[in-house]
Amino acid sequence: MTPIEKTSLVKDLARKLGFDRVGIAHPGPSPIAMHYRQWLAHGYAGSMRYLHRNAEIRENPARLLAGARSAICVALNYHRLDTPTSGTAAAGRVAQYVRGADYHHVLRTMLAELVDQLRRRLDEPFEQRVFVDTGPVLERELAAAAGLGWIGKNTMLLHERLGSYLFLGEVITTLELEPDAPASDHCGNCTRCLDACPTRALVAPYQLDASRCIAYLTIEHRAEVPGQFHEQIGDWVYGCDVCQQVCPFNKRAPQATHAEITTDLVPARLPLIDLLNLRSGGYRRLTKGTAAGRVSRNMWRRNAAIALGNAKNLGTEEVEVLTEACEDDDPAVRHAARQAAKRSGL
Ligand code: B12
Ligand code: SF4
Ligand code: SF4
Repeated sequence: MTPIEKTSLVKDLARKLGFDRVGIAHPGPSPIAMHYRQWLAHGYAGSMRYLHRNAEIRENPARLLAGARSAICVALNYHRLDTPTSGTAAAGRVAQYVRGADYHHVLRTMLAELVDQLRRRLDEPFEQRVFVDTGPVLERELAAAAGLGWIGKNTMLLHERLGSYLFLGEVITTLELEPDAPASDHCGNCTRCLDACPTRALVAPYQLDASRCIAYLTIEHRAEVPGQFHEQIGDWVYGCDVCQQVCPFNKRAPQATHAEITTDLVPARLPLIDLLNLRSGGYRRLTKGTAAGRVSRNMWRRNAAIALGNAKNLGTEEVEVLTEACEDDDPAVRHAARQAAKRSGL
């Protein structure tokens, strides 16, 4: 088969497997590697030390596999239309991406199936490596190079029709395929995401100080959340979708259709009192089969305490639980609860 024929086979199979977008990039030195180096040098990675490792691999995906000639990049829509707005009840909000089955597992399984089908259909041997989120890959940049969309000013990979609620994954392979052209940037003069970010984490267009981002503070940062952000975190207890909710390209984006992604494993709103009281059994039920286990039980409790301090009109039971948490054994929970009690005038 010629590279053009192989490419159309890859794309056809990927679409049949359920991916919403598929494109091919040439894996090579990144033209915007300097942005990544500057980003690290500014300290924007916060306590995510792993992002400092393997920088030279991130800057050149060809280093991921000897003889790599192509990157098959895919996107899977996870957009839900039932986004809850801030409510008055003492409940916490979770980001859309964590509500369905664990996307790492879903995309990896789909990509493994793609590789199996290719092996059956192609008459040439090839090597490959599959990545979804956790590898040393600048996934958005690779996806943008493969024409899946452009990197928006909120740093999300964004597509004109599908918006940005997209999971990304890639197969780096020795197969020779036809690269796609990158998509052009349609952000124009818009600055809605920068204006709406509650913690001013988007310090400039295309630049996110992750150490200020609510997704980082609630999911990645394991210790005490600095007090300056507690109020701005509002009712978010796992991640944040604000810079995507305000994006005009998400207003008309279609709803996700993949069955495992659209199941409701983690509810959109979780009672904060239950979260702050979370025991190991409840934690296991909450995180089973989802990406929610990225956050430990005490981090969920810490996040709940912060959100409780931002809730209006706390009931007697909520006051009791929060007061008790002010003496919690976990220092981050204790810190969050004490700050929350202060904000609530207790
Ligand atoms: C670390 C990480 C985070 C960190 C840092 C996020 C960030 N923007 O860097 C935190 C914890 C904050 C985070 C948050 C979220 N994440 Co995250 N995260 C990652 C991870 C593991 C690495 C990203 C990384 O390397 N960041 C470092 C920065 C510098 O790299 P970058 O974002 O790719 O930025 C490039 C461009 O911005 C550009 N650039 C930078 N500066 C400039 C300046 C100019 C002028 C230009 C032109 C370009 C430019 O160059 C950079 C380097 O190539 C990726 C998976 C992966 N391996 O890629 C998922 C990933 C990016 N996350 C994802 C998701 C879903 C989220 C959240 C939406 C989750 C949530 N709802 O809470 C939020 C979104 C927040 C946001 N606005 O980005 C998806 C994004 C899918 C998409 N459509 O873009 C990914 C790709 C995982 C996946 N496989 O699906 N995440
Ligand atoms: S996810 Fe939330 S906190 Fe992070 S950049 Fe977007 S709006 Fe800001
Ligand atoms: S909100 Fe506006 S500036 Fe931000 S990513 Fe969307 S289109 Fe671009």
